[in-house]
Amino acid sequence: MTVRVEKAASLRLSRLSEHFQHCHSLLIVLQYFPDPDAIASAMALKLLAYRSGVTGISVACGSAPGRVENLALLRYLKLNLLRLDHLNANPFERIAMVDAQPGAGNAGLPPDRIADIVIDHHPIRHETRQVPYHDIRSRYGATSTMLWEYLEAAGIRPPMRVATALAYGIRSDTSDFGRDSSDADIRALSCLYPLANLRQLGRIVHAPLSHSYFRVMVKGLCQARQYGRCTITSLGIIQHPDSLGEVADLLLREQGIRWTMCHGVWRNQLLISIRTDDEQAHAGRLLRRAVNRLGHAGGHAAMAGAQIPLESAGEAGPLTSSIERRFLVLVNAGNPQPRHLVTPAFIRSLLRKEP
Ligand SMILES: [Mn+2]
Repeated sequence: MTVRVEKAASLRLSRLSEHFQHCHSLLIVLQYFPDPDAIASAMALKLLAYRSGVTGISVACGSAPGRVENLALLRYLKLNLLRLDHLNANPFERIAMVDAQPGAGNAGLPPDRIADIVIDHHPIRHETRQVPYHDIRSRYGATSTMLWEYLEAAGIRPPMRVATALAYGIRSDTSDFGRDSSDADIRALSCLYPLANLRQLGRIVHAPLSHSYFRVMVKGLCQARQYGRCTITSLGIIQHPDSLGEVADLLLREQGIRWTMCHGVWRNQLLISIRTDDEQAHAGRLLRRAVNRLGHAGGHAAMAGAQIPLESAGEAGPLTSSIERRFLVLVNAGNPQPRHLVTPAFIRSLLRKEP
């Protein structure tokens, strides 16, 4: 670490620590369906706050994750992730948000409360500028990297479980440095690896998949339509919104495909995930334009998400068509006639009994 970077890190730490002074209770709020980066960041902030004398710390989110890897991570960390709607936030003196920002649409705060601390790596939002302590570094691939720098500046060596989670947070958000990453992320991971339990990490990353995972994947593949170098698919009504990103990630792995979009309906919202491997593009900005004030959208250069409120289930069809149309123009897909990734004839041939 250079002297300049070290100085900046210790300055941030002392400013953050001021918010822990005379504070006994802290609620850390995560995005709905928190991913490994959010979970790891919460664990690190919890440690940091605890070492500053904050003893009552809880972690909460709007909805528990559905991905088996994320559930395996929670079990390994023995983290009791509370649900915001089942929680009385009044006794908490401070509220912190990590890996998400107020008003972003992918995270909620307890009613009538505002955040005191926000640490995140998504592009800064207007609402975040009003937060007393905010540290937003959109150049970073993971919030876990930022939290590692706080721990390092505080001279705290994270216990094995926290180090393992932070390493996973960095690896998964940057897709093993294949997207949206900086030198700081690489440096943090190289410091964390010797402290992490790699065997355990391997077990979490390759946690046994559920039966419904395969059903969702099959649906995503069967519904996939291709417009030139862009693949769009729909999962219909979904149980776990994190499956949208999993399907979008899988479809992006096809040779020659530059953009993918996967959407689905969850409760009364239309949710969209997009991915790209075009290094010149900015998926977050592009999705915001495609969604065009119908709801919230945002994200990073290579991945982004949107949430659009629906008044009725019948509204989803026309809305997705108009968003898809704008998206295809913005990514310059060129080909208005889609080609199905999997045709009904192909499925029939698979199901035909072998003689
Ligand atoms: Mn993140």
